[in-house]
Amino acid sequence: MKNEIKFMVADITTLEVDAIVNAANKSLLGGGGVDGAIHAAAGPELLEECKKLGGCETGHSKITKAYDLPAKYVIHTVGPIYTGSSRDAAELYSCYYGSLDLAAENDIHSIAFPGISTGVYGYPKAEAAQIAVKAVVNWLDEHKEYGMQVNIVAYSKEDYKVYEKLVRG
Ligand code: AR6
Repeated sequence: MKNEIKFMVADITTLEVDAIVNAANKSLLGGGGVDGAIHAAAGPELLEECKKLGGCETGHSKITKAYDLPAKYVIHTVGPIYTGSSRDAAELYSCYYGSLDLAAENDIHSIAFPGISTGVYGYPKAEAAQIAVKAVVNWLDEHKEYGMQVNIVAYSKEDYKVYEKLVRG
């Protein structure tokens, strides 16, 4: 299997990949946005497993099973609440890079990311997209033989265009 990066418009809860990434908060106990959608589609067992994880720091990631979702695993990552400081970018980068590390540790070869921090957490979408792509491309470059299929998921056509502009220039 080759390394690959793809961009798409989709509801991440419908994707049949090894793992979908959740834009969670530090409690890992659910919330709104994509987090709410993932918990609703996975069913109550997901929350039960999350309760045992003891939360998660910003920029870090933890893995659970995916229960009623078509994916096999959910990787919960906590994006930064946007403040405009340089720390935001480092933390967002580490959400993507660290989720890919955790995926590889679990023999995951296909993964889908939402636009972490670009909803309630207020990260400007173009800046966030640039960091997301940089983190994924760097990880793939540093793990050339692994065979990871990365799907970057936009929730709207408009958000998809942000990635398109970034990649096509
Ligand atoms: N599929 C794909 N992308 C989605 C979906 C979906 N079903 N639903 C929303 N998005 P947000 P954050 C996109 O607010 O900014 C939660 O309450 C959405 O358009 O979900 O990291 C958590 O518990 C946006 O681009 O996450 C935290 O408290 C992106 O997902 C907090 O929100 C992220 O938006 C995290 O905030």
